[in-house]
Amino acid sequence: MQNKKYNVAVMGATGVVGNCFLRILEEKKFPINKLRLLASERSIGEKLKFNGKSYPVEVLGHDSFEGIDIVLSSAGASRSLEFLPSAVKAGAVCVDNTSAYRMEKDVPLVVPEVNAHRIKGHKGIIANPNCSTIQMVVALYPIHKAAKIKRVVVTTYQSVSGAGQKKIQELREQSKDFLAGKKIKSVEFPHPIAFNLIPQIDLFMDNGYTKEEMKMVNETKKIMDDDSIQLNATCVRVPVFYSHSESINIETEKYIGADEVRKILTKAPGVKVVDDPKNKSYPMPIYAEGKDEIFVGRIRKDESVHNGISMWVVSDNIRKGAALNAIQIAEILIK
Ligand code: L14
Repeated sequence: MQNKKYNVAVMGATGVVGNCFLRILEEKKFPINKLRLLASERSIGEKLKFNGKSYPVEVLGHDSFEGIDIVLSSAGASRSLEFLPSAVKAGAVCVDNTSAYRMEKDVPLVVPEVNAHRIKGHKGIIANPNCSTIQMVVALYPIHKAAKIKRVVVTTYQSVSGAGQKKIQELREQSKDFLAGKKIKSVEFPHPIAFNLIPQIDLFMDNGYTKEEMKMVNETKKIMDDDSIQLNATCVRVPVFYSHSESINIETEKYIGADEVRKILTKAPGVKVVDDPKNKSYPMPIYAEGKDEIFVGRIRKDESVHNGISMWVVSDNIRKGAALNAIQIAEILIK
């Protein structure tokens, strides 16, 4: 397998995550033989740069996967549902960034820092979890191993970039218009996002939670392989361009102090502790942007319960929350 090069297809190549796939594949010098960039008809005629060379965007179709070894897909759940079976039939292994297959029994749902061992059980598709779930479990898992987590209450502060290029543009336009005293137009979001907060990400379900919130609940149990963990999530869209932030409160079975949590997380893979509040040092979205780590700070004892910890977790939702996590999985696949 040494020196082997792989034929890689990127589905949704022109999108925010698609572009990030290309940048990370370049940074990591991923061993690529043939690169195929796939998108819908809308992107036809576009060319994208990779390692200094220009690549044409091809229309995604059922016959796009001949000779392809690895598919990195981020073109929306409906496209994954429609096209990934064809990719699997053609012999490719797909790392899927959408919610399409995450909760399927036969599909590993992987965050390498937590459950890399699940990768080898794949049947052609490996699912990349939701962005908010990924950064949460990277921080939770080391604590779970040390003190067994019973319950989690999380509130997210999610940037607009997860929802795509048009949403990024809408926050820009609205901010400019607002400051110029002009009327704000909301097309992409259901309400103004500039200078506002929207407590809805994805659609509402019958239980009063949004799908995004229930993804965090269900995916966390699957990734940590523990259905006994109780979770309650509130997901909020905030006027930030990149990086999601999360206020996380946990209750553990075994007592664990804040110093111990800090020590454990300092050694944990993929985590960087930034926690010196006296010097105004804590994670923030503008500093996490473009970085690979999960940043954790504000680690403190929850004084309202015996075995409680509160903390603040920030990470770049497009990198570790999406493209980077998927490429880490691909790297393990070819190892
Ligand atoms: O489950 O910020 O992959 O709207 C991707 C887009 C989660 C929500 C997913 C967003 C979705 C995210």
